[in-house]
Amino acid sequence: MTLDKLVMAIIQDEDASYLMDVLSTKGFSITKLASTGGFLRSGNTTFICGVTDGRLPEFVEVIEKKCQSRKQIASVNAMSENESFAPQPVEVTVGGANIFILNVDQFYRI
Ligand code: 2BA
Repeated sequence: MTLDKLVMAIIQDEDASYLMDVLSTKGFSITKLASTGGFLRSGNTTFICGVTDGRLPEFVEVIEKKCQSRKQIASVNAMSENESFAPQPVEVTVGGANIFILNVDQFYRI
């Protein structure tokens, strides 16, 4: 089997377990990494998965269906009226998934 693409999908922790179940049931091989978002500084999950070009649309579609975007409050350092920097609450919408798709040059399973 030729694995054409490496998919890196950054998703929310809340969706990780169910998504892994669904993808595994469909026969995709997945590695799950614990990751941290640079902006919120809170945990998220990164899936890496080698897929064939033929199954790539199905893979992305499953992620689209199973991962939801959610609103979160972030604490951002912003200048206040008295010109001091104080943490200000800011609402952000965290995407259901941020997906990178890379071409696979070589893959060895030894
Ligand atoms: P975080 O970096 O913790 O970002 C969480 C959410 O905060 C983002 O959701 C976005 O809505 C907001 N945000 C991020 N940076 C911001 C900034 N400088 N100013 C204002 N708001 C900001 P998403 O864009 O859906 O990203 C969710 C997670 O996906 C990110 O968590 C990060 O771990 C990853 N990610 C997103 N874009 C990436 C990229 N270009 N490269 C690598 N990782 C990325």
